[in-house]
Amino acid sequence: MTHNLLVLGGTTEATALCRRLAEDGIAGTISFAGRVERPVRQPLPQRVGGFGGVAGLVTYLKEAGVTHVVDATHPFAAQMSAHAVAACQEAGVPLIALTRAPWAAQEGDQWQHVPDIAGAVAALDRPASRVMLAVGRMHLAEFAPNPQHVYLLRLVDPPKEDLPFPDCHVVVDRGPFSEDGDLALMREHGIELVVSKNAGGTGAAAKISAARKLGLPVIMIDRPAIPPRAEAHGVDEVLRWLDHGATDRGV
Ligand code: 3Y8
Ligand code: NAP
Repeated sequence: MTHNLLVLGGTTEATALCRRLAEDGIAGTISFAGRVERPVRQPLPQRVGGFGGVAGLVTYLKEAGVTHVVDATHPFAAQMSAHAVAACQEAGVPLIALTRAPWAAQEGDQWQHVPDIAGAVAALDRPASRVMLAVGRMHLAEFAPNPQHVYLLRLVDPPKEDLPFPDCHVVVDRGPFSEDGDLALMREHGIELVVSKNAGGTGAAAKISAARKLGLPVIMIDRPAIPPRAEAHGVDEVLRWLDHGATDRGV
């Protein structure tokens, strides 16, 4: 069968998958939400912007003649992933997620697990400290209730609006990040505490290994729940799924 994939992107794994699909001559499109000004160039055609909810995605799948969907979005892109499950079910299009296991604490890690962003905000209700808040831009306002800290923020694009903290320093940079780079950054800013999403994978892991090396505590935000779906943890597994004539009921 001729393939026409839709890859829901925005992660290191999505980029690796698109490179392999292009090499293997498998047709597809990678999709971004349009969160940042310049999504990284991809080796497949790309589309940018929401689909318009589940209904919009169903319409897109039908009108574009999509044969398979690979949800390679970030583990915290829970709404997109939930919409993909519902829309593929409704449209009868096979779906697999290309995801990555959560990070697990290693010897020397000092992690405090919190269930969500609100849990991280509650955990920051403590005496003033120098905090690396590397959770991106979209949820910064939720961290406003703890102005006592000095924050180091890392954003993909320069901030357009005022930041909700009286004392913060912004680094504009996009990952994947390196451990040496994050060690230098954390030492330069005298970081005493790190707040992180449990993204898994390698692109955001540098600050976690740097915190371990520096003996710093980490407030680790656990992932949001996502409805059950087929999951792959590597590009080869996705290609095998495609070759085995994946259908929506696996028959
Ligand atoms: C727009 C598309 C690739 C993809 C690379 C990965 C790794 C580098 C590390 C820190 C943590 C954070 C953030 C992060 C990383 C990868 C991956 C990843 C974390 C780009 C990209 C898009 C986004 C969206 C952006 C969010 C933000 C989150 C920054 C491209 C660069 C914090 C997540 O300013 C904004 O609006 C940013 C929004 C969603 C989370 C947030 O809540 O703000 N990612 N990141 C995607 C779209 O439009 O659909 O330009 O490549 C992609 C990547 N960011 O191809 O190599 O695979 O995770 N992204 C987190 O993990 O905590 C930074 O600073 O240590
Ligand atoms: P989200 O909250 O799960 O999704 C919100 C809405 O954004 C979706 O309902 C959809 O709009 C649109 N959307 C999300 N991802 C899309 C995609 N790949 N293509 C087209 N539309 C998309 O998503 P998010 O957490 O904001 O993440 C947005 C993007 O950033 C994703 O591509 C994700 O992989 C990437 N990213 C996110 C994080 C993170 O920490 N959240 C980290 C790294 C990368 P409609 O309902 O209109 O279709």
